[in-house]
Amino acid sequence: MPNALKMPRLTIRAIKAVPVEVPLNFVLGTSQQALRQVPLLLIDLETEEGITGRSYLFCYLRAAQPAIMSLLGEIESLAKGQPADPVGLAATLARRFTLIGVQGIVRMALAGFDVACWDAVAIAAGQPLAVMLGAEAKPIPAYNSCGLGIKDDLGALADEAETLLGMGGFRAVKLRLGYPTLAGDISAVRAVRKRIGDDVALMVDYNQALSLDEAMARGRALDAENIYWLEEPIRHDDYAGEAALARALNVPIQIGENFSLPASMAFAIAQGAADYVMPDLERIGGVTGWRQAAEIAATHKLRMSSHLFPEVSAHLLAATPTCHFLEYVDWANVLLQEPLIVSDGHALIPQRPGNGMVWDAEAVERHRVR
Ligand code: SMN
Ligand code: MG
Repeated sequence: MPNALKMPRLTIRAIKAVPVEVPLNFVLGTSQQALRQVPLLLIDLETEEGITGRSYLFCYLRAAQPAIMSLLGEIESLAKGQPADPVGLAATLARRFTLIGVQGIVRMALAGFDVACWDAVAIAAGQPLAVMLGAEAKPIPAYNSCGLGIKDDLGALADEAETLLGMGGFRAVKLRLGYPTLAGDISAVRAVRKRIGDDVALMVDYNQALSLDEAMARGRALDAENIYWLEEPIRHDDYAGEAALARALNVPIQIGENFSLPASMAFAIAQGAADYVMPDLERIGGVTGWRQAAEIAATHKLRMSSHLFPEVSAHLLAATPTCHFLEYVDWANVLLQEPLIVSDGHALIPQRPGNGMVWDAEAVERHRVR
């Protein structure tokens, strides 16, 4: 990605945030927890020029919504009256939050601000975010990551896989694993594989459920099952363990949704912990953090995918030299005037200026947390 971008001048006026909770169309049963609804925080960054930049955060817990709103108030008091220069402000704000630590919900609040700031700037430039970042707004290969949670009813699981493929001509889906036994995992994989056929890419995600020994055993069995990648088999920050798995197994090891800022991704890569990487927009540091991560992945020739936030991630993957797969989820669709379109298994980057997200005010009211 080019570093010298032409940035229009805007002045920050206010940050507004609205907490919402949306029900999921497909329950997401991970090895840790089943998600049936998700608390999001919708952020509007207002400028003196009348342009509004938007972003949303996934708060994981309802309790995090007011906490992040409060942190956004702190960011607003520091950024108000300043030029909307996301890269410069990221450095200034990181310094301001150094003593508490730019981690966890502090980092999420900063990322939400950063993404909204980039949106405002791209809107002012009259360009889709991808184009503003020097990329072509090309279709991005996507996998459908809705549903396919841990389920006892394998017939229903296979039915769901078929439904998910049909949603946008997808050629790839992700299955959650971490059944009590290896035999359980293999049965789920085979039930889905039998239904989707050999040509569809099947990713699997353990959400950190296994010990290293158990991951070695299950990974060896999965080596024979035509799996596209093996995601977070063990504790996310056990980079030595992941490196051992990457060396021993044929199935590629995928990690990254828990990388906190680009430095932790660099650290993981230096230890050989990943065959593929998939940073998360709100954990890697927004657009500003993503751009640094994309440079790191490119330097190491590692394929890079996204985690959640498909609307903004599509733009960022277009500007990622080692672009791999967009993780598609439909969570925000109900809140958007124009949801992200997936066609023929590819996310279509909207031609509208900015990241393309505009809230459907009525839907936001309906899902508002009070
Ligand atoms: C995941 C994690 C947290 C929330 C939703 C989904 C999962 C993924 O690990 O990679 O999609
Ligand atoms: Mg995951």
